[in-house]
Amino acid sequence: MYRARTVLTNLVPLASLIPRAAPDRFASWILKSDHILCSITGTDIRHYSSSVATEPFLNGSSSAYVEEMYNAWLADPKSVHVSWDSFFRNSTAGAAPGQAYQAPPSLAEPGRNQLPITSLAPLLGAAGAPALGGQVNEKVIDDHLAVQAIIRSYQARGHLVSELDPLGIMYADLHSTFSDREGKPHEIVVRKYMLEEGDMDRVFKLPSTTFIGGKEKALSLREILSRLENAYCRHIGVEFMFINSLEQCNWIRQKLETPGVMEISSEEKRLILARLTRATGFEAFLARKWSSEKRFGLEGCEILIPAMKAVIDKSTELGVESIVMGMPHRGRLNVLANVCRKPLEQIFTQFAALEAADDGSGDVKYHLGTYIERLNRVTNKNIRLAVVANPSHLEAVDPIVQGKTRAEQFYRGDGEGKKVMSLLLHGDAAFCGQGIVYETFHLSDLPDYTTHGTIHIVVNNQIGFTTDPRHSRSSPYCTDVARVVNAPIFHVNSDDPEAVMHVCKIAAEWRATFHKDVVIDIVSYRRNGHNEIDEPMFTQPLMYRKIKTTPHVLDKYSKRLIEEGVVTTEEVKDVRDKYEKICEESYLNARKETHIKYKDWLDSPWSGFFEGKDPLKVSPTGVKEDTLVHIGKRMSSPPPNAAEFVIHKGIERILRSRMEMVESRTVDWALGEGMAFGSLLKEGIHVRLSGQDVERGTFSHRHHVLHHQLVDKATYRPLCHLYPDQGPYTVCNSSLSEFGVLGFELGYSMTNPNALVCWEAQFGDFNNTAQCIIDQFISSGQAKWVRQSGLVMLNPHGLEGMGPEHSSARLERFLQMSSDDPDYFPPESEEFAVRQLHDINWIVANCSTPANYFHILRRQIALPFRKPLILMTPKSLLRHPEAKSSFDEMTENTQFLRVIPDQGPASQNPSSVKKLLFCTGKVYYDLRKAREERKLEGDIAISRVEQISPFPYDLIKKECAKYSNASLAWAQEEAKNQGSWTYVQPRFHTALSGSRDVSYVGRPTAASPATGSKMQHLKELNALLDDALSL
Ligand SMILES: Cc1ncc(C[n+]2csc(CCOP(=O)(O)OP(=O)(O)O)c2C)c(N)n1
Ligand SMILES: [Mg+2]
Repeated sequence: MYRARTVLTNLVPLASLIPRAAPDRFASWILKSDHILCSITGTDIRHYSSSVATEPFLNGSSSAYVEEMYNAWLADPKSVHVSWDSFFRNSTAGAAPGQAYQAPPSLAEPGRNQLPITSLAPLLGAAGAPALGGQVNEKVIDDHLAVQAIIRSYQARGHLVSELDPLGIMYADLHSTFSDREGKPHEIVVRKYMLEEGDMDRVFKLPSTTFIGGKEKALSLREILSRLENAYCRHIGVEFMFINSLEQCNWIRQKLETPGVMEISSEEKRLILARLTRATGFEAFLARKWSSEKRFGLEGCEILIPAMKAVIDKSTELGVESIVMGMPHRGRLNVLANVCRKPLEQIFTQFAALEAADDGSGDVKYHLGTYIERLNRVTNKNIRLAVVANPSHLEAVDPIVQGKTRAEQFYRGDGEGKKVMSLLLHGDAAFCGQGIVYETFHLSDLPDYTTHGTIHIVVNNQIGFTTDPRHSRSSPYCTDVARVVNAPIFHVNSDDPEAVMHVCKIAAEWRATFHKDVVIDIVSYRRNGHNEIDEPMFTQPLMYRKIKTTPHVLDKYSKRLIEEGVVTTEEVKDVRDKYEKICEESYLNARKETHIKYKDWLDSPWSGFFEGKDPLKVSPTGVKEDTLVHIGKRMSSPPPNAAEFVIHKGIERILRSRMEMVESRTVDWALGEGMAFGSLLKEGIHVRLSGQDVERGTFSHRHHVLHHQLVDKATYRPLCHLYPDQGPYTVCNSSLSEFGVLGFELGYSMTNPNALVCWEAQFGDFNNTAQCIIDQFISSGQAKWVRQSGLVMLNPHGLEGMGPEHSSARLERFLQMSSDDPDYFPPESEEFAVRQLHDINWIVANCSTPANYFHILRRQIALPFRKPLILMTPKSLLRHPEAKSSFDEMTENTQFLRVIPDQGPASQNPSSVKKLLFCTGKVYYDLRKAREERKLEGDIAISRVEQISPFPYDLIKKECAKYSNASLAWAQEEAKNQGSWTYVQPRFHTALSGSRDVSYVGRPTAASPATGSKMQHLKELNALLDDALSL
């Protein structure tokens, strides 16, 4: 770049500008005498300060273009036209000004818009006449380059002056107000200029990068400017020139520039009007009936409803059959009523204080989801629409929607996203303020996470609660975050319904064509306060004064269509009255309802899954030994074409040691996990494991993807090649995100109950950056939205002397959110365990053996319902020689053990045992070793609580009863205020009816999860072991 600048500084003079006579509307900017570039501060204006007049055809307006050419030429001389090649060669070789340019030989047939420039000569008058000897006059080239640069300027910067704000106060890029820019808007677009008034009627050849000509290849400058203004500076402002693909840029240009492209039929206009009438009528009806209820109405952006419908119509026409939507509070009820066509009765009953007919805590009406299958009347095709339930946390639903969409695509075999798509709605403040938006965008093009293009619609009411955009974002537009993925961004004035519909159609076509994200930014306003009870004049007095005098878009559009003769006044009234009547009837029906039903608001129904199932019957989780052997061998073998597929020597060693384990009928952690996955795959279950570096495993223990050492991208996934008719196995390294990816996997898990979806944290402590997903969705999703999920969270956890980070997955937080009652011992029966699982919000476990890990993973699918499983997983145990299990613990008639009782000498003679220690997870191995060293195996029993929540009251009671003379203690490696202690303590009390005390053994309370000193760690561990084993 530096080089380019230096060379160009020498090449490019500022054009000499002469004051001109008064111009007409389109010429005014071009003829200004001063060459102050633009009034925008901070834009990337390039200043070339040399005043040396060198090449006459290079001037201000073409310099950016020349710089681009020059850079391209530097990178590859063949990438530019031969004329540029020769010019740069000559000029860098020191050719005198005016001598560097030589006309290139004509080698090919001219393409679209590609008239030989000489053919225009007669059109160009004296100035354009060819020079003697067949050389084109330099001014002709100069002027054509200028026109080309002007066209490009409009395409790139036209949006900066487009009239987007229906209130006429601000430009949507925040840099200036309408009044600031008065009189000089076009300097902002074109920056520099050189043509003269006399040039306005000269005809210029159009470059191939514009479509304004339609079939015409050349236009007068006046017409060129007029058409560019129409395309780029009216009610649509589009940002797309940062897209690197010429094909995609041209595609957008064509959609905006082609003459007449915005024209629509009377029928389409009437449809927009009808939809706008419903959207407006719905809010008005609610406002009348429940004037003091919060509903976060859409007033000011009612056009959203016709906009969404236009996206849906076009997408269904192009083949989409299912749309998964995510949206915030604003206008949500309207979307449910008028986009999803959820029965109005169901919506209205939410306003009545009715009791629920089913279990759960429920949620406020503007968070609920829905799922609807219906006929799209415009396309006459069936369509499924789901609005995913969401919490108050803005934008948190985005990755959930993406995961759900991806899963639906996967199970339908829709590998290109032609049948299923996602539609995300955003508020302007949330879109730029919430980091999850960025994380979600970064999933959009990853092979195992892409949904093949999402359509984003921003309800940009130019305010967030009481905060002005100037205080809520640093980016010019609220949509700038979308630029990271090169998504085209269409800003559009909400008061121009036809412009809004036009960009909606383009967006739907864009997605169907390129399968990439696209953003529609509907610039609007919020007619009321943040909610219907808020007073906006406290904080936005001027804006709201303007809003009060701004007519409703429905009124404006009705008036326009009446004037155009498309509808009559009576028809307009008739449509309004009809909708009013529908609302009234539904209102009366809703009043007859006695209950609300949460199930009516389910976003992901699992039809057939629960039917005919005994809700308390768990299928066996043990498997045939043959199956273990088969899977074990496959996981221990190199790829079948081993001779050609070169694997790493270290991997060969790992495979050999796996094979030895299989031969000796044992498994370590990784093999146990692989057998759980493999045996589920055998049953046709889809298994998906996602997270950072999961393919190899953070601790290099898993190796589910083997890499050819000599060929890029050649990989082998043993678990994909177990059985010919197995379920699919997906293992995928994710982007470095927790919030986004955990949310994505949760969404994925909502689509199909017959899939094991696992997310693994790199280290357990990182799950806290996904806390919102954990709190708002995983722990409480079923209670709020009657929606189940069997998602598994794998959280490496344990104090290994590695410092405060990476030691704790904050087990205590998960336990604190468990919904089982610490004071309630459920009735003991055969079904005790499954009933507990049925009633709780999630399962929290810390397994100490590969076999138990194997069973608990398989149990996720064996259960007749779905619950999230939060697993603390080991680090050092992955290679611990004793943390192995025999096939005997995994074959038929074995199962997950909620508690693993002591099996050593103590258990043989329980009455003489002096102490019964309970613990969970890896500390067991430390305790066992220390007990052995101190020869206390007959005195101290150690019992492992593998499933911490729901608490195994029955087994704890039994275990304590067995050691009737023993003192009882809970030993943990975490600090006293962390780990399981505060959860288990009251539950021990309940299990034992307060008859025996359970003491605490472990580190004292602490703010940090672990010490940073290895020495201190060992000291603390020894103290723990001493305490635990003292009698
Ligand atoms: C993560 C999060 N932080 C804060 C809030 C509180 N809150 C609710 S709505 C709102 C303003 C949202 O503004 P915008 O995204 O522009 O949507 P609008 O309400 O204007 O439609 C805020 C701050 C929230 N719901 N979620
Ligand atoms: Mg807003």
